[in-house]
Amino acid sequence: MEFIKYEVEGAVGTITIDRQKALNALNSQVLDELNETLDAVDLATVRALILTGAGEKSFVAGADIAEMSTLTKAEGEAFGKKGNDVFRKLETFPIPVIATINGFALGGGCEISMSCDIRICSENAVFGQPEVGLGITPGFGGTQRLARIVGVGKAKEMIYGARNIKADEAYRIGLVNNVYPLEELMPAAKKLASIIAANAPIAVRNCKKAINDGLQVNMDQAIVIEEKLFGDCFETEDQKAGMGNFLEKDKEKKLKVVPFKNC
Ligand code: DAK
Repeated sequence: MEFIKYEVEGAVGTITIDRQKALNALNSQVLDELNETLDAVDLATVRALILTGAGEKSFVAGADIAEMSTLTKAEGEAFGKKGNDVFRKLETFPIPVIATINGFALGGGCEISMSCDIRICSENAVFGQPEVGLGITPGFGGTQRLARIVGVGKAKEMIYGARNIKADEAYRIGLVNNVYPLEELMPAAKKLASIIAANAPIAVRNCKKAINDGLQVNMDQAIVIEEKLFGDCFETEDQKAGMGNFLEKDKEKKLKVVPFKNC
């Protein structure tokens, strides 16, 4: 891999997009490598992922404008599909993914962060969908995911106006869950990932699926999705151990990581 670094510490995997000469912009190779990296994550041991950018200036400064500038219509469509496929893989990845945004998150950078479950950022982060200034629409799901996360009016204001926002505004409108000084960002991401990884893994996975799938349908159908995923937790080692520890009032055991089985 030239542009993607992948490290595992305990049950937490960290994927770093490392193409600093272009502020970690997403070209076809980055997208291919990210796709391969996700396919290689060992889901038997890794329970949460962190996605970040290399360096102290940029998370991802967008899709690669130099590569896109010469695309034909057909090539543009193929590039859009490549990105959409990998972003969707992230969004539906069985375990939670925390976007850890350490600087510019513009265009495809903002979009990839919105494909993750949770976004946290550093104080120097900048978010935006500048595509209309480049003569295109957002192409990696920005028109869809931004409106769902921050609301239609705010999304339209940002997208139509190609208006970038800073970390404090991103926090205020709910685009990120928290803002940290840059040096505290990665420790905060690791802490959050470890908290998630310490909980029953089947339940965490099923919660992700229930929230994501439920948001696509009406409430009657959503409740049925939840019922099914709730039911799927029963008879698992996680459920037996988790409830057994509570009933035994064994505080020590309650804090232990439940073994990962039946997935
Ligand atoms: N692509 C390629 N190179 C980039 C880049 C990008 N998005 N962003 C930065 N770079 C490169 C710069 O060209 C420069 O390279 P050298 O000149 O050193 O070779 C290097 O990174 C450092 O950038 P700057 O010198 O510009 O650094 P500054 O600190 O002055 O400015 C900046 C930082 C982030 C404000 C600025 O670089 C900037 O405005 N970058 C572009 C941001 C942007 O517009 N991003 C959105 C890209 S559009 C679709 C699929 C996908 C998309 C659309 C359609 N379909 C096919 C359906 C997605 C579109 C986008 O993401």
